[in-house]
Formats: sequence, C-alpha cells, structure tokens
Amino acid sequence: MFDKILIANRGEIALRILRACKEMGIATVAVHSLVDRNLKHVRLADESVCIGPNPSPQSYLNVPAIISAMEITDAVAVHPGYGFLAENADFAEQVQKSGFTFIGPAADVIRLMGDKVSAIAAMKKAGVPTVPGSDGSLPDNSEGCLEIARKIGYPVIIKAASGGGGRGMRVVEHEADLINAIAVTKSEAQAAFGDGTVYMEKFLQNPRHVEIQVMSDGQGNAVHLGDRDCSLQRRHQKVLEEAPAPGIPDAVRRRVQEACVQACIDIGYRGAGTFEFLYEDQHFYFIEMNTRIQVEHPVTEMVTGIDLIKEQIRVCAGEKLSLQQADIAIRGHSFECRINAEDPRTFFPSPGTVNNFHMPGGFGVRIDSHLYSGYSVPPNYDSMIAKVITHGEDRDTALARMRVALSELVVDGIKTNIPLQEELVRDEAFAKGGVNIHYLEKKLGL
Ligand code: MV4
Repeated sequence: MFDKILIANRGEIALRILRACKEMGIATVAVHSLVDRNLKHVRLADESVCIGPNPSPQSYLNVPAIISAMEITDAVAVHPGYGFLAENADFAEQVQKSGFTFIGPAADVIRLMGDKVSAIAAMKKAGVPTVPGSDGSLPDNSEGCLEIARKIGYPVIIKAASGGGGRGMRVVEHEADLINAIAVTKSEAQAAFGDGTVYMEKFLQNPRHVEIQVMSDGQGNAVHLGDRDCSLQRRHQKVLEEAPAPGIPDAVRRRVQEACVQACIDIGYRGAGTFEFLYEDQHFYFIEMNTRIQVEHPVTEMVTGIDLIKEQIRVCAGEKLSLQQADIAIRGHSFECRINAEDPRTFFPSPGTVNNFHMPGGFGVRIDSHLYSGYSVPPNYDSMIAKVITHGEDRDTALARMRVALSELVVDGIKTNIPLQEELVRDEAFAKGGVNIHYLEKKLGL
C-alpha cells in the first residue's frame, strides 16, 4: 500500500479522501491555494503545502507545483478527486513519468475516453449500447453529412469529440439547418478545445440521465456497483441525485451493467469509473465515460455499503479487486442534495462567511462537507459547499429522511440553494420517480 498520498483537490472531496487515507493508515499531504490555507482538510492533514495564489490555473491546475510538492514531501501517489486535473491525461502521464502513481486509470485510457468518438467506438466494440449515430467523426463533404442525418432521422445532435458534459453541442431539427450547424459546432470546438472533430447522434427528446458505477483493477477484474439517476440538473449541473435509478426493469438493467463490466476488462480500466447513459423507453444509450470518482458517489456507497475511495486507492496501488460481483447487493435507496453557495433564484454564486452552520444528523443521514462556523466561502472555486445524503430501506423512507435533514440544515451568512432543495423534495412528480433531464429547468421556467 502507498505510504503517503498527496490530495490534489480542495473542499468536501479533499476531506473525503483524507478520511479514507487516515482509515487506511496512509499519511496525507494537502496542497492548497493561499485563500484555502484554513480548509478543514488542510488542518487535518499530516502535512500541507501552499502551491500558489487563488486562481485555480496557478494552484489546483498548476502541474509543476503539484509534482514539486510530491517530491518535497515524499508522497508516492496523488489523488485528483473530481474536477481540476482529475481527467487530464497529460497530468496523469507526467505524474507517472516522475515516478509517482496517479490514482485513476492509465493516461492513455483517460485520453481514449476524453475523445468521445474513440470512447463510443470502444464501447460499441465491447457490446455497450450506444446512440444511433455517425459511427465516427463526420466527413468533410456536405453530401456525406446529409446522408448520415437522413439515415439517422431528424432531430439530430452535433457534438464535439473533445467536448462532453454539455459543452460543444448543437441540436438540428431540419435538414436545411444541418450544414451550417456542423460548421458552427466545428469552429466553436476548434476554438474551445483545439480540436474541430465533430460527430452526430440521434437527438433523444425526453431521456433520463442514468449512470453506472464501476470499479476495476486493470488486471482483468471488474465489477459494477449499480446505477444512479442524475436527471435533476440545471445547465448541466446536477442538483439532486439518487441510487438506484427508479423504475428500470431488472432484465434491461442487468444487460447494460454486464456490458459495462465487459468494457472495463476490454480497455484495461483501473480505478473507479462511471458510464453515462441516456435512458428512454426502457433503452440505455451510452454517451460518455467519466474516468474519475464523481461528486455523487456517496449515494452508491450508501446502497452498497462499499467505500469507493478506499477501493479506488487499493486497486490503484496494484492490489487485485477484493470485491466480487456476487457479494455486491443494492440495499434500499439513497438521495443526495447538493448544497451550493448561490442565490436560490438567480443561481448567481454567493461567496462570504458562514456565521453559523448546523448539520443535520440521525439514522441514515450523512453530510459530506468541509464547512464549519466561521468558514469563508471564497469566490474563486465551485460553489458547492455540502452534500446532504440520506439512506432508507426504500425510496419513500430515504426521501422522507431527506425532508427532515434539510429542515435541520442551517447555513447562515450566505445565500444557498437550500430553499430550492426543500421544494424539490416536496415535488409530486419527483416523489413518483423517473422525471427526465428537462424536468427541473421546466419547473424553474427556463
Ligand atoms: C444528448 C441529449 C440528447 N440526445 N445526446 C448533455 C451533456 C452531455 N453529457 C450529453 N448531453 C446530452 N446529450 C443525444 N443524442 C441530451 C443531452 C442533454 C443532457 C444529458 C444529460 C443530462 C442533462 C442534459 C441536459 C440537456 C441535454
């Protein structure tokens, strides 16, 4: 096992990783920007290093500073968390070339999944169901593109191969708009990602966002840990997630889960990963793979009883997967509400000092947060300040528990989205289960 891990992140996920390391007897190094010197995990880490000024390009994205911090502290591995450098293949490669271990898949696997065209091709080959589409990047000639779209049937969606997470895509309803839409998406992609490669898919009108969690050791062993429904989102930012995804027939679910496991083995995947699908009319359609631990991983931990961070660290240290598929059972239901420092109406970020923080508690309630009374939310980073997670023996119990938990939560001094979450957990359609990706934005009148 690793002697010492450097945590290349901040906030709640840095604290989550720190706790896992401590439980495993692994020494910890926190790296932080100037403004983050009083973060909870920095105080609790064995060592800490200031890696730069507040803007993330100069601190949490500063690769030389992070690798230098590993050298100075004798850390042997780096956990990237989510965001920042978590899916940066060049970072993973540099870490490895410097003689350290990146806690995640090999750099070339990150690269394979970062290019959505190659990711979809790899998944198709492994038997994972994909969206009917162009089967590779679009050709340069208009006639070829028109032909592909005619075969798929309108509406279609043009996506940038280097995009993902909702960046660089455009829906086309009519043939008359196709060629222009391709040209615009291409030039935007070239400007944003330095890669103008685009591909085409059938546009699914009312899907749900359902994702499958996997863990794999890169030595031929892989398992899935069930699914999550993350359909409640606004502008591609998830707001409230749950596990398992409600109302999916067992046979449909089993087929896609097995395909994901096979895909992990095929690509030599190592670590925690997530297969993102659109789910519509009882069919799964693969769209992207995330090669990191995700924000919403706790709902999977709650229903499986498995510590995903500890398992991720173990397999990335070269241990064989200790889990067997037959030992993994989904028990009950879990919800996660993301609490953001933002205006509940305008969604504008609202940094500032938290005068008073009261955490909910009780049976089946978990809070992942770095907040404490007196903590100042800086304006420089993501506005998520806490995750309220509940578990119950069934969906109604877990949801009732969330209503109680949110009613206890107090974050004084800054604006938060707690009022929005309070409303969502009382929403009738949401309580029934299975709302689609447009539900929240429609409800908000966007
Ligand atoms: C789609 C789609 C409909 N059809 N692809 C948005 C984020 C990126 N991960 C993929 N996205 C979508 N791809 C096809 N073929 C609709 C979306 C989409 C979406 C997906 C998941 C969660 C929220 C979303 C909100 C708007 C659009």
